[in-house]
Parts: sequence; structure tokens; C-alpha cells
Amino acid sequence: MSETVRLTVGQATVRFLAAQRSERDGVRHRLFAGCFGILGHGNVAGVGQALLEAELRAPGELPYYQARNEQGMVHASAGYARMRNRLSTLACTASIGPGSSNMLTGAALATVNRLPVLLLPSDVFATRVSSPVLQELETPAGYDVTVNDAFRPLSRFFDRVWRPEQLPAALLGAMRVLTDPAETGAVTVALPQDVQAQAYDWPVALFAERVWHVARPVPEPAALGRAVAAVRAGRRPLLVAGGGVIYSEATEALRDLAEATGIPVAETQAGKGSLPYDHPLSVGAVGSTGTTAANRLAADADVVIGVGTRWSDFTTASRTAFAAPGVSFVNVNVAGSDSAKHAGIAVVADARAALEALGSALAGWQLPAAYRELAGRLAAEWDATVQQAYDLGHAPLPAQSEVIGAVNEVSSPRDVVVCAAGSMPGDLHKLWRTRDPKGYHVEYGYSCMGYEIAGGLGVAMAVRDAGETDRRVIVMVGDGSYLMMAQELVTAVQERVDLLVVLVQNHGFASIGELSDALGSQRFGTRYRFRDGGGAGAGGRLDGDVLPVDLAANAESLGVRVLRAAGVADLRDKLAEARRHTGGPVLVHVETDPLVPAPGSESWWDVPVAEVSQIDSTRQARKSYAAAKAGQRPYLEARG
Ligand SMILES: Cc1ncc(C[n+]2csc(CCOP(=O)(O)OP(=O)(O)O)c2C)c(N)n1
Ligand SMILES: [Mg+2]
Repeated sequence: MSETVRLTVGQATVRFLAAQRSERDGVRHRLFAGCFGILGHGNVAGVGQALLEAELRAPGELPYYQARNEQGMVHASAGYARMRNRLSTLACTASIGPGSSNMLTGAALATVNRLPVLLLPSDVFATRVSSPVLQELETPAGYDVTVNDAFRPLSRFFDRVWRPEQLPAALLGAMRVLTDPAETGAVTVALPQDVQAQAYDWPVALFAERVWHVARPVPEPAALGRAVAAVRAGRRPLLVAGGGVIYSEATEALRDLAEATGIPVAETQAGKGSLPYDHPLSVGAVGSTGTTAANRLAADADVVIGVGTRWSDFTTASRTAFAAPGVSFVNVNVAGSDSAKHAGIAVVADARAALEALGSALAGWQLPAAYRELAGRLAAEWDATVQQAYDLGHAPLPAQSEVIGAVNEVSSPRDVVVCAAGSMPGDLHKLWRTRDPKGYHVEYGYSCMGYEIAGGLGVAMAVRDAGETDRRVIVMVGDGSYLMMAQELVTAVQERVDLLVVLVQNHGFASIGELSDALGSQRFGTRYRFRDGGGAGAGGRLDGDVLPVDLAANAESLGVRVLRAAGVADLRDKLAEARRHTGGPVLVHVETDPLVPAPGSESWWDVPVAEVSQIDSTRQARKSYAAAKAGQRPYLEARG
């Protein structure tokens, strides 16, 4: 008989999580830096009790962090995981019912962005003795269906532990998926509330330190050979760096390959920072929110080498960015599904391993100097455009590009800018001068309003845990996103986490307003205005006065230090002051003019316009839409 220890399912889960490690390149990390939670009757006496025992028995082994909203705690965990290149994350315990279903949006975000998070939603009684319990979803056609089944399509692994005996296999399966770079995302282990408190005799070996080796799969020689032949045949190749380059810590290998061959490098949102903005072969953002430098090279490229990218519609400009007849793709990706996109040559491998292998195989081969010079010239032109946008001098309120410029210029090279939704992600993609591989953190897989502050909290916790005292985490958030979810500011106050928030107040949705305008929908429903037309109730339109909200006062009321900036010069001073603030979150509030767009990308994004309409502006927009649509390519040409 092997040695056993008697613990509840909750206690066993917590003890197991504390003992997990990840390892890559010989370096070990705690797989779980802690456990976020909001306690309710579903977990207070189960996982909650277990966290109390852990805190008393071995303080710091799996610290408990109290969140304000379950969605927020999943975002924070995803932000943490991204900052740590997916080698470390947090677990999230939620109560049954709404506590659990509040995590669904966070689960989707983590899975879409391929970021590991462990979700432990509580569930209905396994015994069903007193069903229906509070917050139980009763499905007449099947009593084993609960709200937690909604996690199944959003999770890369899902299990429900109806009996203690099932726990070890569920946990081991969960860890494997969390640490697999191709499969990772939200991992959900649902824990019925009675089972959490149930005791069982566990083998002691379940709780031994366990190391999960994060693989760096090498390319298959034949696949590498096909890729090398395609690159050598290219006259105008372009490399597109995605998030995989950063997670794999492949930025040096990328730079070496670019410098040796002269292939210019463009970046997706997740891949921004793969090269410093001023590297001679960096042409910056590509696609719908790209630079004219990257987009002009993309339009003429004959071979496109994607490394660690999912080829989202923003990257391909809805399949219009790569316009040369016969353009072909080489896809380096650790996930087979991504490597097969656009009928490309698939190289299923870790980004760093593949870039190093490509570098060796292409040794001695390089493009003519003229192509390098073209890339450099286009990049310099774009950089001048960026400087103009930084220095616009728009009055009376500044343009958003000036705010981005001020934040960029006041920040230090290792600072991390965090954003997710609104007009800022696109503007940052175009305009932010990234100087460090981890300096740019824009969540644009799910582009989830409300990620900014919660995700930024996770990033700042990761920076703190890594002892990186030379970095500040700067969250850029719009008023719409702030109103969607700002409450994790209180968690930052509680944990004394240094977080610098720049709140850009433009009284509504500048992004969707501009999009609406371009699509003939006249900015309908995108401004935060009183309903006009007299009195309460329907009848009038939302075109009255600006609403009297004061988000700076709101932040102050949560215990945040707040600085109000008036104009760009004052903003610089306030940002410099805010950067010096430590011991908790600080917020700089600035108003901008929502009607000043960022410089154009010479690109497109497919958002369908009404095919029939009584409104002239819509009919006009439909005509332009049809014309742009004609440029769309299927990217289906077969390759040897
Ligand atoms: C949760 C969620 N709901 C809706 C959207 C669609 N959406 C994208 S941007 C945006 C407006 C964002 O407003 P704000 O944060 O003020 O930024 P601004 O557009 O003014 O820059 C909306 C509604 C979204 N991305 N996420
Ligand atoms: Mg706004």
C-alpha cells in the first residue's frame, strides 16, 4: 500500500496546485503564482476553506487574491500569463451559478489569445439531495447539465469532478493542456460544492513537486526544406511576427535571421515588440491598423513568412493585405491548425527553434541591398508620420495621438503599455514606439472592453513577482472600457500593486463612432449623451448634452491616487509625477477630441454594410463597401 493522506477535494486541489512547476530552457517556474477568488456558498467551505488552511500551514505557497468581479480575475490571470510568456499563471475559484458564469468571457478571452488560465467554477451538489439548490439551472431534459457546461466550447480542457476518485486524472489532464504551447487556453475543472468538502485518502505522491516541461518542437526536416526553398525563390519576401515570437522568446533569433537575409519584419498586435521600432528592418504594424511601410511591402510581397500568427482578419486586412498575384505563405506555428492556414507551407514548430533552423539553412543567402533600402525608406516615412501625429497640436482638446506620444515619450524603454478595446489598440499598433519585447501588451484576440485595468493588474503582479523594478505598467483605457469594468482598481489598492492608468475621456465610443461614420451609420448610438426631446422616456434622440460623469472622481472614490491633466504639456508633467508614485494604483485623467483620426493605414477591414436602405449615407457606404470587397483574396493557391 502506498502512503496516503486524508484531505478534502478542495484541500487536495490547493495542495496539488502549489506543487506544480513549469520548465523551459532549464529554468523552473511556479506554475501557479496564486489563486484569485470570490467566495460564495459554492466554494466558501470547500476551496475557500482549503486556501485558509494553506495560508495558515504554508504562507505564500499559494497566495489568495480577492477579486471584485470573476471576469476581472480571469483577465488578471491571463494578463499575468502573457507577461510571463505562458510559463506561469493563476488559478481562479468562483462560487456556483453567477459567480461561475461571470468567468465565461474571461475563459473565451484566454482561449482566443492562447493564454493559460485555470478556472475552478463551483457546481451543483453531486448527490442532488436538495436539488434544485440556490442558483441551479434546472434543465428538464438532463439533470447533469449545469451552467458550467457553458465553459465547454470556451475551454481547451473541461472536466467535472463528480467523485473524489476522478480528481487526480482531472488535475493532471488540466496541467498538461495549460503547459502545452499548442493547446493552451482556458482550462476548466468544475467542482460540485458537496464534493469540494468531501474527504478522501489520497496517495501522497499526488502532492510531490511535479515539473511540466514546456516543449520546443523542432521543425521536421522535409517541412523546413520546403520552407527554405520557398523563401529562396522569393524576390520580395515579408516576415510577419505574431505573438508566438514573443512567447517563445524568439526575438533574438528573429533579429539574426532578418539581419542575415535582409527580410523585413512586420508585426501583428500580439507580435508587436518582436523587433525594436527603430531596427533597420522593422516596418511595424501590418494589416487594418498597420503602417503604410508594412502594408506597401505586404501588397507586393511574393512570399509571406508568418511566425507564430493566427492570421486574424486585422492582420490580413480581411484578406486584402497580401495582394500580389501568386503570393504564397510559409506558416511557422507550434499549432498545426495555424500552420495550415492560407494553403501555406506548414512548419509545425516552436518559433525560436524554427527561426534558428531557417537561419542555418539560409546561411549565405540574402536579398539585394535595394530591397533592404526600400524597407528602410518606407519605415522612415512612417516614423515621420508618427512624429507628426505625436506633435499635432490639436485644439482646444488634444488628439488621442498626442496622448499616445506623451505617454511614449515619458515612459522608459522597459515600461509595458496595456490596452484592449476602443480606438486605442489600433492607434497604439500604428503609433507606439516599442523598445522592449515585453513592452507592448494589447489584447486584440478578443479585444474585450474591461480587460484593460483587470489585465493590467495581472501584468503588474507579474512584474512585481519577477522583481522587475525597472518597469512600470501603463494601462491605457477609454471611458467606455472604464465604465465596463474598472473595479479591479480596488484589488490593486488592496494589494498595493503599482499600476499607472491613463484614462482617456472622450464621452463615448470614438472607435465605433468613426467606424459607424465610415459605414454610413452616422455615429448612431456611440456618444454618451442625454436623450433630448424633452423629459423622461423614449421619443427623443441620444443627442443632448454630454453626460455629467466624472470618472476621475470615481477612481478617487475607490482609493486610487488621481491626477487630472489639462492638455498635453500638463499631461507630460502629470505622467512624470505618476511614474514616481509607488505603493498602489495611480490614474491620470485626460480629455481628448474623439473626432481626430490617427494617420491612415492604406488598408481595409471587412464590416458589412446594409445592402438596402432608405438612408443616403448608408447607400453610399454600401457602394464603397462593394468596391473594397472586390479586392478580397481567398489565399487558396496550392503549393508543392
Ligand atoms: C465587451 C465588449 N463589448 C463591446 C465591444 C465593441 N466595442 C469595441 S470598441 C467599443 C467602444 C470603446 O469605447 P471607449 O473605451 O470609450 O474607447 P474609444 O472608442 O472612445 O476610444 C465597443 C463598444 C467590445 N470590444 N467589447
Ligand atoms: Mg471613449
